[in-house]
Amino acid sequence: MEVFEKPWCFMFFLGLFLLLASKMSLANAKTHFHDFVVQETPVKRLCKTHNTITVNGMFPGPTLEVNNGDSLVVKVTNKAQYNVTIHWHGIRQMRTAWADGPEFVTQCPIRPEGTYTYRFTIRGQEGTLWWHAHSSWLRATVYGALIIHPTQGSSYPFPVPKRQTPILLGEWWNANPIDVLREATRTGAAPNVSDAYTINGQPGDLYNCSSTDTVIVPIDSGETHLLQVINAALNQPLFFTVANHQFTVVGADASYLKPFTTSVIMLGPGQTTDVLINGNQPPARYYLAASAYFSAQNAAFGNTTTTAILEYKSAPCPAKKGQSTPPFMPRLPAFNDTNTASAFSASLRSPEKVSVPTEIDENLFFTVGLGLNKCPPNFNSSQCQGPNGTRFTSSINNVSFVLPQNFSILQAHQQGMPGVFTTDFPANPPLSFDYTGNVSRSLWQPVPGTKVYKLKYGSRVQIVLQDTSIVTPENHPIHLHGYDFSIIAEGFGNFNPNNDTAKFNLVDPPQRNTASVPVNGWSVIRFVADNPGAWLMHCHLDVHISWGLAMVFLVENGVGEVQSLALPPEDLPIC
Ligand SMILES: *[C@@H]1O[C@H](CO)[C@@H](O)[C@H](O)[C@H]1NC(C)=O
Ligand SMILES: *[C@@H]1O[C@H](CO)[C@@H](O)[C@H](O)[C@H]1NC(C)=O
Ligand SMILES: *[C@@H]1O[C@H](CO)[C@@H](O)[C@H](O)[C@H]1NC(C)=O
Ligand SMILES: *[C@@H]1O[C@H](CO)[C@@H](O)[C@H](O)[C@H]1NC(C)=O
Ligand SMILES: *[C@@H]1O[C@H](CO)[C@@H](O)[C@H](O)[C@H]1NC(C)=O
Ligand SMILES: *[C@@H]1O[C@H](CO)[C@@H](O)[C@H](O)[C@H]1NC(C)=O
Ligand SMILES: *[C@@H]1O[C@H](CO)[C@@H](O)[C@H](O)[C@H]1NC(C)=O
Ligand SMILES: *[C@@H]1O[C@H](CO)[C@@H](O)[C@H](O)[C@H]1NC(C)=O
Ligand SMILES: *[C@@H]1O[C@H](CO)[C@@H](O)[C@H](O)[C@H]1NC(C)=O
Ligand SMILES: *[C@@H]1O[C@H](CO)[C@@H](O)[C@H](O)[C@H]1NC(C)=O
Ligand SMILES: *[C@@H]1O[C@H](CO)[C@@H](O)[C@H](O)[C@H]1NC(C)=O
Ligand SMILES: [Cu+2]
Repeated sequence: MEVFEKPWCFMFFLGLFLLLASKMSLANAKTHFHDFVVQETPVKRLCKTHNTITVNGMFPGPTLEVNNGDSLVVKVTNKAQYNVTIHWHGIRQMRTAWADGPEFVTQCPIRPEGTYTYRFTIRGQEGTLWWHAHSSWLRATVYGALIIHPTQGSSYPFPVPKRQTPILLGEWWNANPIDVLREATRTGAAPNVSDAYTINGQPGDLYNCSSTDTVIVPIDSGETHLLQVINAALNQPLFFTVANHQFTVVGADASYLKPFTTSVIMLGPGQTTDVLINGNQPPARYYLAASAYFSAQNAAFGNTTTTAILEYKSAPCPAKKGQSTPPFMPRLPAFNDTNTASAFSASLRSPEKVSVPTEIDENLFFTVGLGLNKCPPNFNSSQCQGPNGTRFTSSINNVSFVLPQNFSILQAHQQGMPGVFTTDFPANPPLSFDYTGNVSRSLWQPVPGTKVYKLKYGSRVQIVLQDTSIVTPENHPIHLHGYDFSIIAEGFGNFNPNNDTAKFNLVDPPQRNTASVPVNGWSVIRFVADNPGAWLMHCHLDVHISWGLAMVFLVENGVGEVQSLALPPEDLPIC
């Protein structure tokens, strides 16, 4: 009582209370320690056993579960024969770019027998992310879910689901994926397409030798189940659906969304989507299924369907083998159903008004697409097996990205080391042309380079990502490391600055780390460069990043420690 009669006393106790409360919430935040051993493990799929690179012998790798605000300490030991790094896909890594993972961008690879401990804190992100190798094509099998639960003591902006299940969509080769990439690098042709799509590592009932291992997802009548869907496929955007049920979409890329219902979702590689399903159908077995969304022309793709089974606990037991009724099969969109893909994309909204920069300091226009290199004079025909004796390539603004080999870009930047990269990545394409039209062959060959684009701390950035029809138009999942961005508009054809700005949503655009740039179209994204470091932006189709569809933003330090990159960890691998 006395306290409230003396305002200074009240202020003192209030201060003490706030101090204790903040200490307590810090005390609630946990640090999770994990050991990842990258190793070769025999894995049997599609009737054959392959020595496969895994983490801890698991395929897919371990699911990490944390709360928003927690820290992760993951010691990675490389017991495999390849260089490796691990990327924490979508984690913002505020001031901890050294833990981001892409090889030769933020670190040199962890060599065979080497170790590196990734240390970082999750700040202001809730939902589904994932981790994967970021070296060569190792992520074909080196990946797992990273689930971020709400901050301790808070909850979801929707009723708490009874169960949660990560659904990792993947691709499987009846070969060593590293050999597939090496072969493509040697021949200049497109790499072999995968032999199967997978759900949690299993192809499912529609493939040979797979049905006994088909993944079962349990559900009970009346309960709500959260599916944390991740497209971990190497090269393929995928449709995902479930027989006789609707999805309620509630999040993507670890940001919440205004809930809406749909029967099918589309995810480009790198993207995640959280969906609720309700056990409101007669107790039985229903297929969950994924198949390709393929938007390129005159190219091969995997035209198969992976399945898992949504099984009601009270479903009648399957009778003897061969006698059970098969699960209900959903109808999937056609492989080229761009209307369904873009309708889904257009449905995504943040739950509330978000802070999107309205003034822009850096107005960037990036063309993204493929190209063909003429056969170099010292190459023979077996090395130029791309279309008409060429080699495939890819670029942003006509620069085909080349990784450095003797330093990481971040290390070179931090040490002021010259000769590793140049800072002249162009803000605009060198030529403007009809990007989505019939592009003259004289424009098809980009220039290789290790070029970065510098951003001042705090600059407000807009990027128009414009697909080109060079070789073929295609939907490109463009992923930015270290940031979430707002996707403020998307459309088809060439972006027109005179009238397409009318479509900008500066109120409740979705926040994502990967944008599926529409085939023969464009996406406009915005973000504030408030995280210093070297941040890769690239197509998440690994075949395209291998050809050079990437660039790096170098975000400078701001003022003081809280706006500056931390010092590199002592065990940071060097080249
Ligand atoms: C790619 O496919 C071709 C044709 O099926 C096959 O001969 C070749 O061995 C495959 N390459 C790899 C690395 O599996
Ligand atoms: C299953 O095997 C048969 C015979 O080898 C083959 O013709 C068929 O294409 C295979 N199916 C799948 C989905 O791989
Ligand atoms: C995909 O496979 C189905 C048969 O499973 C076939 O009818 C269809 O023509 C194929 N489509 C393409 C584009 O290859
Ligand atoms: C999709 O491909 C089929 C051939 O498999 C073709 O008949 C159809 O016109 C295509 N649809 C679109 C929208 O391109
Ligand atoms: C082409 O060149 C490569 C690398 O120099 C060599 O290994 C290969 O044998 C050559 N192939 C032919 C057909 O000459
Ligand atoms: C390859 O050459 C043929 C014949 O000249 C032409 O029709 C085709 O468009 C060319 N393809 C590419 C990808 O350049
Ligand atoms: C690093 O390698 C590049 C070429 O890859 C070379 O130009 C540069 O001089 C090298 N820098 C150092 C410090 O060795
Ligand atoms: C594209 O332009 C070239 C000339 O630059 C022309 O030969 C070709 O016929 C055109 N193709 C189409 C589909 O218009
Ligand atoms: C890319 O640069 C090369 C070399 O300057 C040039 O030949 C080509 O036309 C350029 N293409 C585009 C799309 O700017
Ligand atoms: C935008 O303007 C261009 C010409 O500048 C025109 O071709 C296009 O149809 C316009 N689009 C809309 C939606 O008005
Ligand atoms: C592994 O990375 C180192 C640089 O750290 C490089 O020199 C070496 O060639 C790489 N090894 C392989 C097999 O790529
Ligand atoms: Cu791409």
